Amino acid sequence: MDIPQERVLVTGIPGPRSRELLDRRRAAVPRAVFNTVPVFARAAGGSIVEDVDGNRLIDLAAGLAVLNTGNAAPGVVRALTEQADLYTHTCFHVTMNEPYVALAERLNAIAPGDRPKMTMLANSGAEAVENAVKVARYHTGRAGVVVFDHAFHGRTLMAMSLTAKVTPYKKGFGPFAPEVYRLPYSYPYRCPAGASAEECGPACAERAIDEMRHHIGPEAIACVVVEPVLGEGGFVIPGEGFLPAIREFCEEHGILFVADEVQTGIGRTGRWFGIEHEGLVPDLVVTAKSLGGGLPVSGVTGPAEVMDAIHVGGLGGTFGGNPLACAAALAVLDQIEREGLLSRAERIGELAMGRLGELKDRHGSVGDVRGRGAMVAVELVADRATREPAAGIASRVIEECYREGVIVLKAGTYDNVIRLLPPLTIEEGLLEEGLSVLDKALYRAAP
Ligand code: PLZ
Repeated sequence: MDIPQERVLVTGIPGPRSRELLDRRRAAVPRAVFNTVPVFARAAGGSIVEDVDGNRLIDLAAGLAVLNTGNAAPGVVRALTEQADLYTHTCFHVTMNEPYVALAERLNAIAPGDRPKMTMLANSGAEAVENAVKVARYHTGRAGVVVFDHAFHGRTLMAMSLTAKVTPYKKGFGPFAPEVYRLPYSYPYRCPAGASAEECGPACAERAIDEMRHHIGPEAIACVVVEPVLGEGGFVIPGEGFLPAIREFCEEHGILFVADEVQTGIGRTGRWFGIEHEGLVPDLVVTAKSLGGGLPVSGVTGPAEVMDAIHVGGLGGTFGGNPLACAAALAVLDQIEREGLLSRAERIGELAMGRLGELKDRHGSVGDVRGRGAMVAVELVADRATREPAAGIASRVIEECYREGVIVLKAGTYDNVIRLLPPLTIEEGLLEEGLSVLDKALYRAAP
């Protein structure tokens, strides 16, 4: 919807109409399905969400990394309307639809590496992760799946098993899928190997590789699944050399290297895929979130000979590659190219990092400021010397922000990271305004 790109508050947050809906929600929807901001949307467009009370909030969360091209992007809406006019569904297993094939072709073309590729489509990030594991097991004839500390890969059984954090994601939901091995991830601000930020990459790679070589055994490992930058885990950028060393080990031992690009992909970091910053070509690339511009669609892209070796009927699902979602995704990819959103992501990153860097000078609770393209975060600490995480401050900052009409999210294993994921189409003035509100929120949350 065409909504003025302005922050406007006409009631407190939440307003009376949102409060009514909150009551209905409490009675009808389990609290386990959590929410961050206590308002209900009435309409949205670009980087603004208008709530049911008429407040307009600046969206620095992009519907959890889904709206790289903005909310209700005109091209996406047009593609959806045109597609819905023709047909809404076929199920690829019944009669096929061209948008599925066209989207597979586009993903094959933009995924890193120039060998022939193929793509299968699914609906959500978790479902695509599940499929990547199936492909890797089929290809290698091995069962082991290696993942990392702080990882988030989804909430279905295998994806949940790959996810690191027990509370809230796994508590009470076991037993989990077997043959999952978890290794340290390079976290320069809190190096698990006790190394300096500069040495964290090689030090953690050495530990992880030692574990794979001597404990698990490379011959038992089908794949390593890794986020090029941790998403839910706190926007942690691994130290230099970490991912290249892991990738090399995979190559040597016929282990598939799977890049989970669900949060980092589709332009978020200033490249199509986060892994490109490492100069690496993964075997499998998993996409979701921003791919569909708000419609549920996900993909697994990999070498044609690996993807096509699986028997007929081995992969699929009723809704995978639904024509509406594919039409939206094609419009998203067009828009990123047409509007130069990869370089916009870099520009947004520079702006935000500059501003957050100033916050570090002003607020003692800001321990670390980091970012890759338009994926930027501050990690809050109770004490800069001990780096003790300050989860309470982070919660207060989030609340202070939405009360002032700015949507930001938390992240991190220690719940102490404020992450920013603005739409890549955001106007610079609006981003600046959002960052000023964050600045004030930090004062209020930790005076
Ligand atoms: N892989 C890297 O970030 C989803 C989760 C929100 P789905 N991240 C947001 C929540 O609390 O459930 C995610 C991710 C990475 C996989 C997934 C899973 O994607 O589309 O949510 O299944």
